[in-house]
Amino acid sequence: MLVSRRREFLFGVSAMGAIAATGARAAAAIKPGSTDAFIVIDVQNCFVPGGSLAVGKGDEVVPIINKLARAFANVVATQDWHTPGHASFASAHAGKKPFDSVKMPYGNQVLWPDHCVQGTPGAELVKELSLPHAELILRKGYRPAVDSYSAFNEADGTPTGLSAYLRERKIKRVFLAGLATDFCVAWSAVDARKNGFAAAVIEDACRGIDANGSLAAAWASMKKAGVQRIQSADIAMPA
Ligand code: VGL
Ligand code: ZN
Repeated sequence: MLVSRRREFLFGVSAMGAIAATGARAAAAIKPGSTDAFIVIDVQNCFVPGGSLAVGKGDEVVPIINKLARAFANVVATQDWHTPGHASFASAHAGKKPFDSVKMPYGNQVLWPDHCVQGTPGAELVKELSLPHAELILRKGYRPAVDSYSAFNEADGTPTGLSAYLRERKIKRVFLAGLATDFCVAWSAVDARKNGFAAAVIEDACRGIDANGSLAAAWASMKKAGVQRIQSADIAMPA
């Protein structure tokens, strides 16, 4: 029962007891507390329909995230925040088109349409996103030659500061949602584990790009890293 023991470690014995007692999946078994944080990844205009790197149905996560956020005292949002002509843009590489890849000093880099350029409307958080109590808005991907899917570490490993911030705030466990499941959400979740946090991705509060099998690969790498895959109904909402 390795799996259930791991779930006990991450999510507490009482919820697991409820599941064991009924033999069924307990609804809303997770009650976020003071050592939990909700990390909302890249819900920006470029990533929703109409945007330059639109994720299919990306806008559907907004009401789900707005609701979930009410269950968390600690909320962090991230913004992909690239320089004009950023190295992750296909337009910066002669002869390359979006979704090609290139070898960078830090490894393989998928090339994207220009997106989330600093200070542009496309880089703004989606207007309907409502996180009035968010404590930190973290920007990433701002070094011209280095991408950062992850909110924790840039593609060359450089820390963004988020791990130290969460540690100082006594956060032990993070719940992630947003865009895109298979890139920035997945890399952030895996890096959360590498940085010593328990991590869960709320699947129905994310949407994926799914380029060349990337969505299945991302879930496999998250599973391997010990990231829990949960649904928004698993989170207990305040009355
Ligand atoms: C993202 C591709 C490029 C994301 C950001 O937010 O998932 N994907 N930049
Ligand atoms: Zn980007």
